[in-house]
Amino acid sequence: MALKPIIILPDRRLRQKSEPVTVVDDAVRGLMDNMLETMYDAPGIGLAAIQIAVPKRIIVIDIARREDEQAPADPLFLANPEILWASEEESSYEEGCLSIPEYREEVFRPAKIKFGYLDRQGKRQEMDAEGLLATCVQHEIDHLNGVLFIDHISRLKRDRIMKKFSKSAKRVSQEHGATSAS
Ligand code: GNR
Ligand code: NI
Repeated sequence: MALKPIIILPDRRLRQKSEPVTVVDDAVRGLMDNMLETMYDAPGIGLAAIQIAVPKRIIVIDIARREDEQAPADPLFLANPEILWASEEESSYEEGCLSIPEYREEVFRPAKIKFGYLDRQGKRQEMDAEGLLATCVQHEIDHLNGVLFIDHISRLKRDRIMKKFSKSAKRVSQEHGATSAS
């Protein structure tokens, strides 16, 4: 397994729509393993393939260790996930994203969902979720469609955070330019 760099705002690839997986083969399982290791290392509770610059509809999730680091791993591997049903009722959660480091904001989403996906063996599965798992699945499926959690908050807050990340990217590239020029 290998750790992969996680891309962050304002990287335009985060706005790209990911492509479905045709078959869940060893290459896809290898990618899932790299994603899981990268997610645990970050640490995070979910990761979409596009966050390591791979535009495929693949997600890994493990919410088990969030409160207890010693809890046994309980990973979910999802290929081509889709929301089949979402409740009218919404709930809010203070979300964060590994691609938008050090920023958290309250996001409202359907409280309960039913979703379908292909598992690690390529077998079609359906699952119901509520609470943090429902939030996380929706956050990750958004990534596959080029959507970020800041798209669900006010425009004022979104513009502020986008500006902050664009500025810091510019500063980094200027610093690199200055180093190579000197
Ligand atoms: O690690 C993560 N924590 C989190 C907290 C609340 C709602 C969603 C998430 S997902 C995030 C990892 C990530 O960026 N996945 O795309
Ligand atoms: Ni995210």
